[in-house]
Amino acid sequence: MVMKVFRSFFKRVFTNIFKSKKEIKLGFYGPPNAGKTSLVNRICKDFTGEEIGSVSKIPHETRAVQFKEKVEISYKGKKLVFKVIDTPGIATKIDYENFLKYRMKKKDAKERAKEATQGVIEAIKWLDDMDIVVVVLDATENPYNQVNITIIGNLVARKIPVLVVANKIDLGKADIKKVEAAFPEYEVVGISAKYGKNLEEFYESIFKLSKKV
Ligand SMILES: Nc1nc2c(ncn2[C@@H]2O[C@H](COP(=O)(O)OP(=O)(O)OP(=O)(O)O)[C@@H](O)[C@H]2O)c(=O)[nH]1
Ligand SMILES: [Mg+2]
Repeated sequence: MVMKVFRSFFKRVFTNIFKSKKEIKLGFYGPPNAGKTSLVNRICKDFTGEEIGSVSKIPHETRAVQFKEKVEISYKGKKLVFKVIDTPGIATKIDYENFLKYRMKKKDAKERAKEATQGVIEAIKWLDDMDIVVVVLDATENPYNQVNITIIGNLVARKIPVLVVANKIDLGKADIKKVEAAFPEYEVVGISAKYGKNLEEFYESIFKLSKKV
């Protein structure tokens, strides 16, 4: 009896130690060009000094999952360790001709479209691995579209905690209210990844969601 109590006590202590050291897997998902990499770069730069990947106005710049481990984020005296995961933009249709308008050569455009398609598949595969997902949307674009609804639907099915980020609020056209109206069951935080606006509110929401992990 005494042994049993001891054993369960130690088991609990060890589990707690293990738990507190565990990294929280924080994934960034969304349509191409929404600002996922810009946001991930900012977080990584602020807390590790290094960025993670390249940013471009040409969609599908990120075509493979990229991540940084052991990113210790501090917020109001608290600290949590994250694995920060940037994913390729999700799209239902990837047409190489879209890249030609960015003065890309046909061969390069075709290659980019092929890699981007693979990237979408990889991003979806990684969903099973996530503890929390930040859905990054461009707040100047219409939030009601198939891609956004598909991403959110996938997250709901997997019971993954979600935060919706309405990015690019530095632009006059940005409409946070419209994003909130499109996803009323989620918390929506308006930020500017490019100019680092309102990131405090973003970290507050992430720390709140981390309690659910
Ligand atoms: N004005 C403004 N532009 C932004 C902001 N965040 C990102 N951008 C711009 O939006 C474009 C796309 O940014 P990325 O960070 O590459 O977007 P992404 O979601 O990673 O795109 P993919 O890798 O293609 O899926 C770039 O030209 C960025 O400079 C922002 O807060 N405000
Ligand atoms: Mg990217």
